[in-house]
Amino acid sequence: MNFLNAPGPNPRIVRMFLLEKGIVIPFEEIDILEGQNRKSSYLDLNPAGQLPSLILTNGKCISETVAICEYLEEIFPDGSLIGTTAIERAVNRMWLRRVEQNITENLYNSFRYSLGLELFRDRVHCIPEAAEGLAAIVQEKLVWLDRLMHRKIYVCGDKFTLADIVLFCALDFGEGVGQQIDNSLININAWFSRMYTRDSAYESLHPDGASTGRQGV
Ligand SMILES: N[C@@H](CCC(=O)N[C@@H](CS)C(=O)NCC(=O)O)C(=O)O
Repeated sequence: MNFLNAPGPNPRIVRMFLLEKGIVIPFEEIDILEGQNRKSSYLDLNPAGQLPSLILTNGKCISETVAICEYLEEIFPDGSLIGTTAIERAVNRMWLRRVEQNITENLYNSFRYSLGLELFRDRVHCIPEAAEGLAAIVQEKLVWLDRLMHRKIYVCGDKFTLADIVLFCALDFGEGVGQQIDNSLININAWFSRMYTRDSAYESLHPDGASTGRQGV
């Protein structure tokens, strides 16, 4: 197995997931700033042209961050971060979908269409006029989530899961690109501070992350 890695919040999710589960696999770096991921040799592996990807021993490529984590969870079930029962897994997937559809995807697209425009304009269809509206949706949905986090320690309840990692990595990145968690959101701010008490929150940062000028990558 070979993990195709780069600085960025999505590869960081997998790095944090690996650290939390104590899984060690080889990493190979792909230069996303230089666009190595948009060249045919990478597109042949992952036609979405994004990082991360996981290359299996039979040469098959798994991409999409959550799919990679779900695969790793099945191969390495110890220290479950997705759930050990059908209900736990369903609740986790329910929250993952809510978090991704409402918050993280909007946050990333808002970034791509504004501060990230120079990098992304020739890579994806960019809609600069949508950037502000998407960031506003992120803030609305954080208010919604803040209410639902009342008396919860983690996104799914008492147990730390992949849903926490996915949300945390996006919000940590958001802090550096003008999409901060509003101070009034007491529950989410408390959860965010709780996430930063985990060693994996630091150890998952890419060694070259600081040189990209972005936070939380
Ligand atoms: N839907 C993908 C999104 C991955 C993604 O956006 N990756 C970013 C890094 S965080 C990337 O590859 N950016 C460079 C590019 O798109 O060219 C996933 O869940 O893995």
